[in-house]
Amino acid sequence: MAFSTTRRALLAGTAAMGLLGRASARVTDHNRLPNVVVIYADDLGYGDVGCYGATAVRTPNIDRLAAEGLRFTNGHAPAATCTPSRYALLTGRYAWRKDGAHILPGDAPALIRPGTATLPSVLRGAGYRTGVVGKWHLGLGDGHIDWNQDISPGPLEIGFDYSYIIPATIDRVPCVYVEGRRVVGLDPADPIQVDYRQKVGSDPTGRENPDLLRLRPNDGHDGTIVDGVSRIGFMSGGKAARWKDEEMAEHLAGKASAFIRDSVSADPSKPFFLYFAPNEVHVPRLPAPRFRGATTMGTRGDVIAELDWCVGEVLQALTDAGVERDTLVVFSSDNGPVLNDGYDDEAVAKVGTHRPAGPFRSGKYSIYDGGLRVPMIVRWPAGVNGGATSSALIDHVDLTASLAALARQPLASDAAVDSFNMLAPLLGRSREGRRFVIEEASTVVSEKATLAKGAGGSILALVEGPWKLIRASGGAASFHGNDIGAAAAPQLFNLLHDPDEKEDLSSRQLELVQAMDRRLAAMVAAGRTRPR
Ligand code: NG6
Ligand code: CA
Repeated sequence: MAFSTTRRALLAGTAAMGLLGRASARVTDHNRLPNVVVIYADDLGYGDVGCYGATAVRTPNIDRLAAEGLRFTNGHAPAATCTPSRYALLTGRYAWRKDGAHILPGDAPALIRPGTATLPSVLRGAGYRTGVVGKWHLGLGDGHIDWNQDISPGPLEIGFDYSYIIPATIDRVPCVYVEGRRVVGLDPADPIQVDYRQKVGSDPTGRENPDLLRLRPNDGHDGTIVDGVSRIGFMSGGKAARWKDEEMAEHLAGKASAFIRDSVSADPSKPFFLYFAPNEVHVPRLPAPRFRGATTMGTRGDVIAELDWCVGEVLQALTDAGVERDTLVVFSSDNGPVLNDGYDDEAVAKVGTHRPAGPFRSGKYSIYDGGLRVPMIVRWPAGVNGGATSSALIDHVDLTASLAALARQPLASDAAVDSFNMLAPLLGRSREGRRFVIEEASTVVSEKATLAKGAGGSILALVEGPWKLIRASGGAASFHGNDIGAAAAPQLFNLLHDPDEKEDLSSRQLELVQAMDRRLAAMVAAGRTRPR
């Protein structure tokens, strides 16, 4: 392609001048910013990929990212569920500061309001073309979405130039893609209606017609049947627009690759930012036929293999566009792993000796580290030395301030209030990460629950050095058999000696518990943790 050849020539020219080795030199001297691709997997655990110890599934593409980049052993998702983690990733603000930032239904209003400074809006301000492809789950519209008209506000109103998303999760209606503000492939003669309280239209549901299902739900998930699978919520119409589960991974990887290709062709001198959010390994787990049986772990293992293939597709698109060296890729996951998440798919029966959360306790939904410690890899051939490992403490909430610094964009004092500039550790130029991090397990985990206010619906923990304090909280201790970590008394662990949080030291360290609890309370009350 002519354009990418031009770009390659430009890069080669820069290399010939001997300036490609140090990214900072290039950024400063040449005013050229790297492209940025954030690949944010869904429910992928610390132990789920090869370069973090998995042997029951092969992940050659993710492993290659690590071999060519920097692998973090102390990378944190901001929360143990999707919506709050993605909110924090995109805004640089902890989600427990925001009312209602818990797992959202598919018809929830936009959580990030227009006018908010976001990771894409900051990068757009620095001249980037910005795009999102994949899972959104941050709400759309103002509360009464008409899925047959323009849907707004959404990604385009908070800093993205291009958007190709699924509105919520793959187990929630509506089961359609939205490109820009419009449902893709919608036949106006077959309008879409969505309802989360009662059935709409005459489509069969999992509750009434279990005989029609190809995957049996075991907790809720018995609303409208789409593509042989019953979902959370009800929809009617939009038949031609409904996705096919087995085709989704390839479809979205294709859209992500196209965004890369189109960005480079449109203007090779303009950097791009892509937030690619594949749905793997969330339920329902329905890999493309060629990935069935890729592992002995059943479909949960097979969709990890499929996720890895998607990562490979995006990396190949970077290579094909001639921008591999010049693109900073961040790979991570929105929360820890879960086996049974609402459908009988044999994830529990077939897991064998595989440890989805690696050495950590519990997983998705939990305030223990299995819910929050995730694989995290940064690759930037022109700017980061390959093959290294870093134990620096990093949280996805830091990406906004760190990438703003990379793009030399100032942050307003009221923007990204919990985001720290961690560019030096992210690029492997410092071993020093954050001094502390606040972790969240949102306890509002089902449409059955009413939305709680702000931090009221969450368990919070403070990690400082080796210590982790989990605040006392009410609520159930488990969800779907997952040990969430709620307890009426505070818990204290030494993560250095006890990474899987077995021994609660709170009764022996009362003063430390009180001091950490006070510091956490002060940071909650202050409304921010980033210094003004
Ligand atoms: C829960 C769903 C679960 C999953 C989760 C969202 C039930 C019983 N469970 O409410 O299946 O959809 O929400 O996952 O409804 S997340 O990764 O997007 O946070
Ligand atoms: Ca998730």
